[in-house]
Amino acid sequence: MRIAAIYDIHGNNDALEAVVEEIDKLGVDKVVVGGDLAWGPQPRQVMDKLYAKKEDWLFIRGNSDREIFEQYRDATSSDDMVGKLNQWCIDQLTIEQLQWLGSLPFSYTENNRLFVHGSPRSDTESIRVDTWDKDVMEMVKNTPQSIVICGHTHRQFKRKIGRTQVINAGSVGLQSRANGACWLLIDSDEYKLQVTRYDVDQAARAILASSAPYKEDFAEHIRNPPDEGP
Ligand SMILES: [Mn+2]
Repeated sequence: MRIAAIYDIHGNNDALEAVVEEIDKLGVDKVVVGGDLAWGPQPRQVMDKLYAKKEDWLFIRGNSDREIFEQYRDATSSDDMVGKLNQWCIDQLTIEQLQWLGSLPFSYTENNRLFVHGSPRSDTESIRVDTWDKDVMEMVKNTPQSIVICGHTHRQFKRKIGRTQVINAGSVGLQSRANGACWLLIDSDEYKLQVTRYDVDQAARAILASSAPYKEDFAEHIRNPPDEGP
């Protein structure tokens, strides 16, 4: 049984394409998409691809999926970067895609594994490579599964904390410190942190040619993944 866990795509079309190509080549049995699908420079291209897979792959929601949907549903607006980007995504997506974003479940359970976006109790709570053990233990104390697969912080890692194995799949589209699109390949009981190389200059050029807000920031992030801390 092989499972691909792809998290935090964040509207990066070229990165998603590269990962999907690799997954297709490997021929996995299951794909779990770990949330934060659209929020980024190319929401429509990415969501067209993901929406077409909605019956075949498993999806959980990230905080930005929820926040885009809530801003759409409540017709609110905000002038900060997150609010402006949410609005860009709302304007780009179809109503069906927005409704689907709002309908994604919080988590997915598969045998002894729990897939969540942030932590088992919140889609905005971070489990970082240096989060104190006692804090992580508090987050997972009501989780019966002993393997927790998360994302949200855009940094890949594996940590054993108490009886819980925590694996952060990293980010497909807005990676930090990595040379490519990060994801996780689960091969029976092996957890392989993957980095798929792709042409980041081409990706950056495509973003710069669009009318996305903050496109220069996204292009720079993708060309030179920053060190965003642990
Ligand atoms: Mn997130």
